[in-house]
Amino acid sequence: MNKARADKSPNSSNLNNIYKKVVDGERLSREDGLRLYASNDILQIGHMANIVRERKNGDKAFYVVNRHINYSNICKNQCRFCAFSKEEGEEDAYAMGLDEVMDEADGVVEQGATEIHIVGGLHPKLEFGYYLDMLGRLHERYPQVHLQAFTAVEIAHLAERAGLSLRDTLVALRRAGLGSIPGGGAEVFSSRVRKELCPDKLAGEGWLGVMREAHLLGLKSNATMLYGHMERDEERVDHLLELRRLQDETGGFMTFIPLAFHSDNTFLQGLPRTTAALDLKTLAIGRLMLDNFPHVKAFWIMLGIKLAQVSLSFGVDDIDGTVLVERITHSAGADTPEELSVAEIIRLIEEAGRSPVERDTLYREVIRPKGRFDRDWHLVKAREEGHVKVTSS
Ligand code: V47
Ligand code: SF4
Repeated sequence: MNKARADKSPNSSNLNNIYKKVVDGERLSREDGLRLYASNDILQIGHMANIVRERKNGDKAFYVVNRHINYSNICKNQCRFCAFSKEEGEEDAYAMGLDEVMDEADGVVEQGATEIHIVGGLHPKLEFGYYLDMLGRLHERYPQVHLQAFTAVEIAHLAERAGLSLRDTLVALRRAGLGSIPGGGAEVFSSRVRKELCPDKLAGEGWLGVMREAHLLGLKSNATMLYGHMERDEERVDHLLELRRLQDETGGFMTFIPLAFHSDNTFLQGLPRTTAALDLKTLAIGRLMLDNFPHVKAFWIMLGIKLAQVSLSFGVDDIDGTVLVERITHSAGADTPEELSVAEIIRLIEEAGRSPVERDTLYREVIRPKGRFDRDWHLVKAREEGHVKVTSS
């Protein structure tokens, strides 16, 4: 064993009492979280996260057939980690009219999507009515498709623009067709980091406040954490503890999604990509600390397909979906494809030794009519589209 490795070995033994807590189903402390981050024993951390994952979700690995729509990249916040946002009038700035949004959604039913995921920048001029009409028109045309829309940061912005309370804003959005809220905008709650990277953004307490209000109204949501920029271990752990505290109170979170930072075309350009070790550790520690979250998702668009597959043994039980056109990470240099076919998702889940389960946004299993849209149908379709190679048998 080399010296560097030998020096790490005390960390492994330090994890023994965490292991006992995990096996006994005992909640981990802040100190435990810090020790997990300080350890490089990713196999042991992954093993523990896998215990929790299998206890909660067996060998199921969820995926969703969905589509992302980023309706506008114009944003009054200029977060230093964001390559997606533009100022009004800048080259490549865009705001879709509602007809364009409808065009983007065109074909969702044929695609078999059960979800449309909608996020955008904080547009300084779009009226609240634009957002209500967007949801209303989509909901009217696709009543069976769940609309997961607008981060907590966008919702706070809409409330301000409309001059309404958060509650009234959420009630109006729900009445128009909002089904649930995506997890974006959380970044890391640390005020030190926010001051440096996104000083104009809704503060951590504000983000949690929107989610509390949404959960109290019965709207479910996700939660993210952006990592791999300037945040410290204790700021990551504190972020998780804030999420866990709110979840104890409301039970409204469905999924935790760590988002790996991509620096291309941002103020932080040149900062190297997160390593596989940090990615796996962050997913696994999320699983271990968030004992009250039902699911942990690896967003393959940010993580890469291969690592997302491996993460299914590191606490992850969900690898998101088919996506179709993603602008936020791809503006920042992601080299993953923008779409993954269902056949590919199923293959990577099965080869990881898990059972693929198609879910809807609220994690209800989707049963497709036999022979039309089941696993084989997807394979047939994928072959037609050239996604999978057919070997003659
Ligand atoms: O809030 C921005 C992040 C988020 C970068 O809820 C970046 O299921 C990496 O929230 N590198 C928006 N990340 C996307 C989002 C999301 C994605 C997938 C699934 C769900 C869900 C939510 O993207 C932003 C921000 O945290 N982001 N810039 C970047 N350069
Ligand atoms: Fe705007 Fe969101 Fe980008 Fe920040 S991360 S600049 S709020 S689009």
